[in-house]
Amino acid sequence: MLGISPKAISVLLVEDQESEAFMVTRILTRTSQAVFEVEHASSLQEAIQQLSENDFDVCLLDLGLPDGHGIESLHQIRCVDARLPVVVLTGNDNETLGLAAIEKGAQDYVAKGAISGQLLTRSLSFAIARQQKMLGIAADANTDILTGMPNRRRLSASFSELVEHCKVMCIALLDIDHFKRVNDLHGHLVGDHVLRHIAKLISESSQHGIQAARYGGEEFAILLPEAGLENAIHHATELIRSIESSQIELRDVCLKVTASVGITSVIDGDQLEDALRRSDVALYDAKRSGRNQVCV
Ligand code: GH3
Ligand code: MG
Ligand code: MG
Ligand code: MG
Ligand code: MG
Repeated sequence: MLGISPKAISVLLVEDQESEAFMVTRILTRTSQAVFEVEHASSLQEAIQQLSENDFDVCLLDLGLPDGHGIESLHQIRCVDARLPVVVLTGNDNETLGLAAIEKGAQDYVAKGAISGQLLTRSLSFAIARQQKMLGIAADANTDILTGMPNRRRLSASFSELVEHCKVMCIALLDIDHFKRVNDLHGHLVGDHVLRHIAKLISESSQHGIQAARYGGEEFAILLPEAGLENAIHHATELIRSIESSQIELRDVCLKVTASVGITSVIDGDQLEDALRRSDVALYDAKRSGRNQVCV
């Protein structure tokens, strides 16, 4: 191998006792299996400060800090960075605390008396790998595989979050016009390309908290938080104008499509399905009135 060294794993070590911090740092930086870079914080406050300023790959957290209350420290760290894998350090005979920390989202625990280079290396490396896998699984479950857009599951979660906090909200349902013809004329691969193209236009137009998802085949749902009907109509109209004027190209095929939109405002007590049902009725009106238009 010609000078290709693996990227160092950056560890935030949160430990109030200088001697222990020194020992752990020495073990980690001298171990041969993995290359660690250690930043040390000697209090929870200092750790939170460091986390807001720097990126770390993993956190090694002492649960006995002067300004932290045991497992509550873990919660505070996770509030600053919910994605950061955490391995907690516990007292020698406190397996219960270690297990409780895992239940609260820590990736692993290491009893202080058992610390060795091999054990720490394994624990920290597995913590990072497991967390990455978990985040990947969570992302896959919420993503539409064809377009890379949020899927229906993610839409449902976003709706529940937004409906709690928004004073007003609208939902638009966008459906590509005569999409079956695209497949029939040019084949499914071109159809798929058109779906990705439209998904990109919708995503690019989704600013200011607007959240769009692929709802089904050639239908997309758009949540417009803090938007009244007028704003929502304006947004949807601009969107279908951009779709109408956009050239879609794939190898020797060049085509254009249009889309229709139905909009409704979310009313108190609505479930996502209730609001979508009304959007769908409006969408049907848009189709019946000649397509390439927005109806409420
Ligand atoms: P309308 O204007 O009334 O919406 O007509 P339409 O042809 O768009 O609607 P219809 O419901 O008749 O047809 C939708 C088509 O979308 C049929 C289906 O094969 C196609 N479709 C659904 N999902 C996909 C997909 O993932 N890829 C491709 N290529 N086609 C898809
Ligand atoms: Mg301590
Ligand atoms: Mg449809
Ligand atoms: Mg249809
Ligand atoms: Mg359609």
